[in-house]
Amino acid sequence: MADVGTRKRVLSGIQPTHDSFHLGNYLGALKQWVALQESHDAFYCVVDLHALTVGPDPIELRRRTLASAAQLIAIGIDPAKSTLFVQSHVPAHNQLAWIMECLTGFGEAGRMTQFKDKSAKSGTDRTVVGLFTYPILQAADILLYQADQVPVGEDQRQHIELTRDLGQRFNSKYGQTFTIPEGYILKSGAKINDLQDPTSKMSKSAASQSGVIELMDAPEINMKKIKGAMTDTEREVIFDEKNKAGISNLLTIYSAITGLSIADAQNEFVGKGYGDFKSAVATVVVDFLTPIRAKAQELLQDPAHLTSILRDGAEKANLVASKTLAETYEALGLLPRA
Ligand code: AQP
Repeated sequence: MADVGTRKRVLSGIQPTHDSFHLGNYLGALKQWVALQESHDAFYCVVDLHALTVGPDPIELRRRTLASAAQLIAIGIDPAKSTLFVQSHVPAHNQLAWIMECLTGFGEAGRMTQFKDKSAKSGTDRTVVGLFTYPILQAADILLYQADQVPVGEDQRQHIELTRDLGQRFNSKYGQTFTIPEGYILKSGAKINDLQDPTSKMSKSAASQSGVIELMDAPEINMKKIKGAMTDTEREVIFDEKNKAGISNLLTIYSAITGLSIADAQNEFVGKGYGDFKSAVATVVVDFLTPIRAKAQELLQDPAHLTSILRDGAEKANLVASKTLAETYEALGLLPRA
């Protein structure tokens, strides 16, 4: 393991918008969080301020924030290796976000496809300004920690690009202040699709949960969802995203969990039908998720332990974030408080 001082830094976050993370979150992003904590100085946060864009119930938000921390530890985030914290515990996130908002063009923010998709679904009158400025807060989250890399799913590529643009814009206008981060996005598995609508990404806010594999769901529910996944009417298990979106999505999941290449995974099912294939995928997924669910449930029995981990994480995060914020204020010419 490289020395802490020489290790590159990673930062990423996840929203506590649901009681459970889903398999897309895990394979697209969280699995990489776990791996990167071995080689990098890792900062991971539960981005509760981002979750406010969907107007959550206060009791649910509090419960889900703690449940998110429990799931992160259950999948393997080790608080002794990673700084694990809650975004709202570090005030510098909001403070830097305002500065970044003052550097972002209105048209530039309006081109974010996630905003366009989500606001189109709910209509302009029901879309909050926070959803529009969401990617700018995300840029602040990343730039505050001088992150070199940001492990995320494919859907975040455009937001990382915006973060880079804002960091570079600040640096060229006010002097070198921010590390310009790179997205850490997998070639395979960066977009896991919905099991019932295999051309759309698996999403916490999907209209129906029947195509979403939740980490905290009971094994029999996930078994049933995978066995009932939407596929085509052919028989051969072949990776072909254009013509066999459902089968390709299941092969991607199978390959990501078993560690086999897509080609090797495909070879395993030569001469076998879709029924056998789906059963095999369901078994590896359920075997993988069962201990994670049990561990998260166990951690949730002791909320005081979880909150103390998050308090320690916030302290460490605050040290880094407040240093960057002070440098930013200085570069901008904000008068220091006497
Ligand atoms: N389907 C997916 N495949 C691969 N990666 C995914 N991610 C999300 N969905 C998939 C990645 O998970 C990380 C955390 O996601 P998030 O909760 O911060 O944001 P999100 O993209 O809003 O998650 P959802 O489930 O899609 O929620 P909604 O429905 O609210 O939009 C991110 O790195 C993301 O790329």
